[in-house]
Amino acid sequence: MRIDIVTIFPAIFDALDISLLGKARQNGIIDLRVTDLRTYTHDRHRTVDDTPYGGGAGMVMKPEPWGEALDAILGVQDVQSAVLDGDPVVIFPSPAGEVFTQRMARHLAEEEHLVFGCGRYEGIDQRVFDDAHSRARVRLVSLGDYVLNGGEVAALAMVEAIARLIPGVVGNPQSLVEESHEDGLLEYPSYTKPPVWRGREVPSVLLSGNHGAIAAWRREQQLERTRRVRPDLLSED
Ligand code: 6GU
Repeated sequence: MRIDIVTIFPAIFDALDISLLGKARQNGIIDLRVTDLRTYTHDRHRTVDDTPYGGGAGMVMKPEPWGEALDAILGVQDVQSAVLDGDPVVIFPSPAGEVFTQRMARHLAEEEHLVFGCGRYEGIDQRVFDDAHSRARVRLVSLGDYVLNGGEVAALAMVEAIARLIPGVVGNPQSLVEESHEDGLLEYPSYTKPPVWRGREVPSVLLSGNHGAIAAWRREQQLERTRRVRPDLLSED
């Protein structure tokens, strides 16, 4: 998979050099490229923002550097051609977007080319989204109902959630199946040795060797935990 990230803080994405994602990049499973938006400015101050039309607090990211950056990544397409299923997906992390889920991560992990456009300040000029719509599948995506200073940390989280679902990135594929949200429930609690630690015992069923009983206990733990902390997950679809 190819992943492009456009940002004014490329150093934030140095974190993607390490651990499993770093290895996946070295192995060529993920071709990740970080573009500094300021590469596409042409003034002495490398300006990427300006005051909002209509007034109001904060600054808005100017359209021109974004247009040039996306042209370089997506290519310039003829105005007429429709956006197709195999076209790149451009994701703008935004608290105004649809909420990112494991289901969305699974779908995005099947794509050939993802582009993350990380905005700062009060947002990006709306025409950047409208222009990108003419040659890519564009989505505004939020991590949840809280506000970050910019899209970078959200993009990091999404890239990690998506990339680990690409075959070969996580060593043991079974570990992807048995985790929170894959089956719509939170995961069950895990234990390892020693059998007693600070007076706390591992639940005896886990030491029983009875695989049916262990599976039933884990399922009940998942349900109990989900009911307690995330009842909303049980009432969905
Ligand atoms: Cl994707 N961006 C920003 N700026 N804040 C957020 C977010 C995204 N998701 C939750 N809060």
